[in-house]
Amino acid sequence: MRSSILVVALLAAACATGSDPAMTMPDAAPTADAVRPPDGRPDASLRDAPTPDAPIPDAAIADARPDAPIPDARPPDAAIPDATPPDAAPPDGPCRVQLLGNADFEDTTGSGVDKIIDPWSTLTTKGEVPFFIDSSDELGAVDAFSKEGDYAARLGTADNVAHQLFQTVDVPAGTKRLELSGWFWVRSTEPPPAHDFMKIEVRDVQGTLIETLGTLTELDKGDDYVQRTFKGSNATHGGKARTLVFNVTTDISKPTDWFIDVLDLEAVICE
Ligand SMILES: [Ca+2]
Ligand SMILES: [Ca+2]
Repeated sequence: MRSSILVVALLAAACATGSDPAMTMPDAAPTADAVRPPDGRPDASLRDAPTPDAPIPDAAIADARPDAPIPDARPPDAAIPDATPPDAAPPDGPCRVQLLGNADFEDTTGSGVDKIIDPWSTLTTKGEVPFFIDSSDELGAVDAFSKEGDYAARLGTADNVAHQLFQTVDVPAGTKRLELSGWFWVRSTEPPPAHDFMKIEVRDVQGTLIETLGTLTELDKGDDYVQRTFKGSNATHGGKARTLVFNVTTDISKPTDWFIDVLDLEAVICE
């Protein structure tokens, strides 16, 4: 009997220590860890779901603004920096324009009464003078000479004459006044006071006197050419045709000659 009890006691002890493989308990029920993916991360479908009210990135907002200023845009009414006012004088335009043709008489051809003197014309109202522009030979025949070249004008020459040498020119718009310069030689035996006159006139195309630029009489006589300038002041010539007239009259005795060469009639547009 004592041996039986010992066996039972030994069996009980063995069961209490679990040392017997036959006494191992079955596997426990699965826990929460058992449903995780092998890498241990949370469920991927939950992790990647978008948040409904997520903010739009800043770049997208900047591009979407309809009224954003364009940095380089010029306001529609911005002034152009180098624009020229419409009424300003052209910066490179001439201030003076020479108007005469054949101004030194060197475009004259021929001799005697057969000369072509364009664009000059002549008019005789009293006395007889066969021609008004002389060649060097014709000048030499009366002990005279030109200032330059082979031709010069010669007016007067006799007693009791009235005649004109004239040329019509187009005066540029914007002209403020006219100015004539040239070489003039007055030769006379008249004593003072003045009896013989050469008036330098500006007329319109109808012949109406607009302005007298100057007058040379026998009081201006000398032995050679003198350079002279006659400044006009009339401001109405611009944009019109005007006629420059050398208007000569002599009295009944002691004639006067006016030799003229190398003229320059200028339209003064700016001073
Ligand atoms: Ca000449
Ligand atoms: Ca005289």
